[in-house]
Amino acid sequence: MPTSGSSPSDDTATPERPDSDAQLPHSSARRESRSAGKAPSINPDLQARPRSAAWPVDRYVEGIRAGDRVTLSRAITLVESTQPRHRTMAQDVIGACLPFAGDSQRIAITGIPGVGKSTFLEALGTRLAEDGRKIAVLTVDPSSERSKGSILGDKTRMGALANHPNAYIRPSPTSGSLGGVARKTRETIVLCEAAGYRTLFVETVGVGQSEITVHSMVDVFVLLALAGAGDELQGIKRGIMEMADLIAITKADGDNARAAEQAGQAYERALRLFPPTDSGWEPRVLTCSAMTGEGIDTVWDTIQAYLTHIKANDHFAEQRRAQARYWMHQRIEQRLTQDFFEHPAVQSHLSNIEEEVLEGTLTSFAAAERLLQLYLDR
Ligand SMILES: Nc1nc2c(ncn2[C@@H]2O[C@H](COP(=O)(O)OP(=O)(O)O)[C@@H](O)[C@H]2O)c(=O)[nH]1
Ligand SMILES: [Mg+2]
Repeated sequence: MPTSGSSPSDDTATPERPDSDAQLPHSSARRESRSAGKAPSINPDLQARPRSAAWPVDRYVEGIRAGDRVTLSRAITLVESTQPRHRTMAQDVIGACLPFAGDSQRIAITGIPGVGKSTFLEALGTRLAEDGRKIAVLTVDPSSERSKGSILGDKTRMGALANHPNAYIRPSPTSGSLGGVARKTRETIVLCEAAGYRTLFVETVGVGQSEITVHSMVDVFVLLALAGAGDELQGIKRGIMEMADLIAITKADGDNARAAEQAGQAYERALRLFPPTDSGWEPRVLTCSAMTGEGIDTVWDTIQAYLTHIKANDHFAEQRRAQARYWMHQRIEQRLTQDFFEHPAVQSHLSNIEEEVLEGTLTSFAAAERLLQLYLDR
């Protein structure tokens, strides 16, 4: 059976296979973590690296608890690291932060690229930060980091917020699948909460799988949408609409204001066809403009009304419990998969067996069984 991942916080502990990073299929791990520091970033302190010097777990936890942003950034980088010894440490840091997390509002802001998520968060976030709320914005969108242009775009879009002492903005890591990024985001939420950021926004692209993952880490799911020419509902998957507690038609300004109203009505009609929600809440459709600021307060008030509603009927707590169970299962699957692919016998036979499958001399089922047997016979 796989060895336990929660071995002591000792940073110098030898990983089971010290050079597993140098072998397939995880050979890219080191390269990725090395280049991560050069990524364009919103927070200047994002350059903080966990590998420059190993810190004891306590040092991370104390810094985070004290609200030190550099330590928080460093701990998040640790969580995002793919190196085995970092993974173990990260789990210890998260575990130590957990008792100080949880008393929070976790809000997903989703929608297609360009819908105006970052601009909306700049407008709303700045108001909240001005009111004295400590807010964090985490993005789940590795694609936005692939081109420098778009992350620089985000930087200008959230410029005021990024410079506000009450706000912390953390873009996605540069590598990893959308699902992988989203998983780390969940752990990042815990760290931010322990650092005193009690209003968490997760900005995520509306493309499918990441939404489902993000939905399982937030209390409120807000979908931003646009008035489109003709088919307003185009491009938004039914499943994503179904998850929304609130739909806000953005860019309701200037010539677009009327079209936004009409789009809102179309969304309302579409929502009526959906079955009632588990929370007993009727999803609302609003219009707003991040540019003029109109409607932004109403969106916030509606988010708060929803939270009041689900706290009153216990859906809030129930949902968080269900999420905790979901993430336990996720973690088990993730650990087992990782352990399987890092196993020396699996590593040495994987490509040959894959070859046989490609050539058609072995069925996928038989191939999988053979590899699993190698793993289980260790
Ligand atoms: N007119 C108008 N333009 C907006 C509004 N919100 C965002 N935009 C513009 O829409 C583009 C995409 O916005 P962005 O926030 O980066 O979208 P994201 O990809 O969803 O984060 C930018 O050029 C923004 O200036 C709005 O409320 N009104
Ligand atoms: Mg954005």
